[in-house]
Amino acid sequence: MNIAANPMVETNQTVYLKDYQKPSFLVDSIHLDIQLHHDHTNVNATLVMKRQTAGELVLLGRDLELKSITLNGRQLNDTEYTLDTEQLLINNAPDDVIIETQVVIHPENNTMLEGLYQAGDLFVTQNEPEGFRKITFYPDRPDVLSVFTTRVEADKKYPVLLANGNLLETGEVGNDRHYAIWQDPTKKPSYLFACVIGDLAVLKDRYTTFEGRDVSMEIYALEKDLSKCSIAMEALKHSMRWDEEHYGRPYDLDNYMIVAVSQFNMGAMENKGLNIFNTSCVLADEEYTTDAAIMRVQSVIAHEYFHNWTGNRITCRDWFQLCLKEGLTVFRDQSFSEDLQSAAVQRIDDVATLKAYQFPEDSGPLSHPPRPDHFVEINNFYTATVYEKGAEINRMMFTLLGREKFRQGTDEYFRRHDGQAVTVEDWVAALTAGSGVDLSSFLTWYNQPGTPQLEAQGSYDAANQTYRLDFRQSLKAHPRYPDLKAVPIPVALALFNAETGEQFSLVSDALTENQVRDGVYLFDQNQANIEFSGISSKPVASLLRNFSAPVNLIFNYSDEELAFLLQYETNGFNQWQAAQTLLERILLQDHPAEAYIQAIKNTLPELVSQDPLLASRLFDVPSEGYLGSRIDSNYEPEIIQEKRNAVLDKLARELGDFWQELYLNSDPDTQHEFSQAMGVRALRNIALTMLARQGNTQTFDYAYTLYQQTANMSERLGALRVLVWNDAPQASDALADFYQRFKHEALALDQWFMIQASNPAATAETIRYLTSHADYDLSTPNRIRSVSGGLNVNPVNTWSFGIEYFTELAKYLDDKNPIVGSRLLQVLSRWYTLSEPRRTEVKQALEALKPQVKSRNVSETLNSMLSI
Ligand code: B3K
Ligand code: ZN
Repeated sequence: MNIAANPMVETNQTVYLKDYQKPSFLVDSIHLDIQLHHDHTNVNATLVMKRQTAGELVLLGRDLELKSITLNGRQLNDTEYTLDTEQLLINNAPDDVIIETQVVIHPENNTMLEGLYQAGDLFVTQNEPEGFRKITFYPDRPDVLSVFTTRVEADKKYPVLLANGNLLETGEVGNDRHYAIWQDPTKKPSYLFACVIGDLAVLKDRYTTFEGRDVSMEIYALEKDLSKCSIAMEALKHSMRWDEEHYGRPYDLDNYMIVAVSQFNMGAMENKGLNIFNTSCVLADEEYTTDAAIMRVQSVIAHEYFHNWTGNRITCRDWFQLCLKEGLTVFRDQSFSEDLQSAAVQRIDDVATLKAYQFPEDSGPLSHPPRPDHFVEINNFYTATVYEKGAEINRMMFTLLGREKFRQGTDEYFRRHDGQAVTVEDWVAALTAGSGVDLSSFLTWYNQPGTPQLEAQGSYDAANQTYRLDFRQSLKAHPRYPDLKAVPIPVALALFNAETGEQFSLVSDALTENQVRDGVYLFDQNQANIEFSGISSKPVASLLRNFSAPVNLIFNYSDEELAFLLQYETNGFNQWQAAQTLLERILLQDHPAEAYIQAIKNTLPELVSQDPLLASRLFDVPSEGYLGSRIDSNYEPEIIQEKRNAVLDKLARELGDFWQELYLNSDPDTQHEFSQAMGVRALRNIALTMLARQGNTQTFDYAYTLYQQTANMSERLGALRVLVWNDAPQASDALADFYQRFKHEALALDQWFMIQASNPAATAETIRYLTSHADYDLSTPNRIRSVSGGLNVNPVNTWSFGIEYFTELAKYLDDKNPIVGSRLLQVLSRWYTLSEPRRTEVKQALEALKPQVKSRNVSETLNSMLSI
């Protein structure tokens, strides 16, 4: 019997936060039976439901072939329900219902990688945010929590059958097939449901929680990748311990499984007890993985684990609240990573990401509040604003409260809301109640778009020995948000004695309880000032230490003062920030480079041996992309490229022999700590690029020797990059060698694509060569991103031949994988800042794309991009 099919036709309706309504029915339990066959999959579901409020019984479903539906044991005929492309509505449902549906789905044809899909020989699910409705009819919304029992049945050629929770039973079905039944005792929303069917090897370990629970831990991957899972396993144990120690949160099931899959739209997914990971976020081994990627693996492992409390046990009421779980969990994983390496460098890297992605997003047509108030396609809102700015809001509250009070606040949050689906208001209220500090004004941060501008002015009164700081804040007007309010800005600050480099103690007569505590001034008006006494000479103020708020700071520093901070600031982050501000001035405002170079010369010799990782970051010349994002009109990428090259050349020249000495006299293998060794490798890679800029004739020999001798991926890639980007005589040999070595290692091969695509000298021809290569694969997002991400390293290339590449790709992915298509298209979102005639050309290309795309994802992004 084939009652009805509901094929995909997209409805581009806007959903509003203000229209939220409670679900009319809750689901007490669901039994799922998933039977996988090579050309289709049968899914039978039994839902025990209870009415909660008046309203229709609505089950959401997309691309499902409905074979049968019964209600309380009786088969329904097609006058008793209404089925459209998005939902199944049951007329006049009684208050207590048991619904049984049988549907057919096609994971083997699912290119969107959402719902149940095939990835090579593996079948996996991705259900956040709205994938579960592609598996069965269900009230697929995060405020409906239920107990899931899952039976998975497949051919025995797939020995691994996994779902969330505890394994209850396994058995055979005839000779060729087998099944497993799993039950998850914790109530969860459908987006956290997962199952996996495949042939995988497993790495096992155990962990005992502080409550004494003995947890079995398993990481599933291809046999050949198993040896690359130990770093992730250690990180998992470390994360479990960290969450116990820092938040008092133990793990709550007897098993924790992670499955690595090579085709995945994003990094990883926190399904209850059964995380599914992009291989790029779980496999790690120095031979195949760069240092940065190893750090990322550890932070993503922690992130998904931390979701168990912030996301899974306490989840979101609706998807507008996404930053509730993401912002808090990112803040938690950032804090975890600060304990893994130099805390200052972790903060530097996190802020650099924020400034490179979130600030531009928030200043352009895709700007939205961390908690948006409307969307067409929620997948478009897994953004830097929701994640990274969301994390910053939590960090600000943490900074203000201090560790102890913040912990009292989170304890209260877990006490109040465990097992619930809640809102951002609930979070801030619990934090307020637990800490005893009113944080309600922070809600404004969640509800407004835009990066606030913080202007500060310092004035010194020598006669009275006082120093006064005047603050003013403002936000760019936004057509949709006419009532922008002042936000609370914690300003962490220090005043330095310009002669001695020492800090003055902060004494303020006007000190009220929350004004300056532990060096943090809470500025929550449009305008205010604070005065410090006992300042015996004109100080150098260091503001926003550790980037205590996600704002654009305007302060009238002289270049000499910034150079002073670069040398004397004890907060590593602000030291880096001083270098960045100097470099931005050199690059965007034509300031002379001398102050920066002199400060670097004074600072580095000592820092290189003390904290090589931090030292490496002081050479972070802002990327062309970042510099471009600081320009709001008449942007000419070629000019930025030229200026940046000039600064790099100068740095290469002026530091003379330093580079060669650094390269020859430092050895990562003599370092005891991973983070120190990582710093030395980063410095040596910089040294190699600088030697090439100096025209040092030995550079390519150094690089080629290093390329061949090392067994470390950061070194091998650093050397390869220098050879390829400088068109060295050894470049093609090294590229061919890399390919031979790693052609069966997808993640390493991604790097091979990346290095070529990111070559500043890459042309449309290079990209064509890469995208028509036998190993290029449009069904693997990692491979697509290796080329698109590489290309986008050079805005000069993005804004010339890249335009056609990105629009063509978006058109293709619109149909095949709109989540990834929409994300890639965002690369062009700052088109309106370009100088003419390019601005008009890109606009026309985007307009021409509009009638050719139909997915909610790509259409919404394109419409927003063109709405400026
Ligand atoms: N929660 C998932 C993201 C799901 C994205 C869906 N497009 C991963 C994470 O943030 O942990
Ligand atoms: Zn997350």
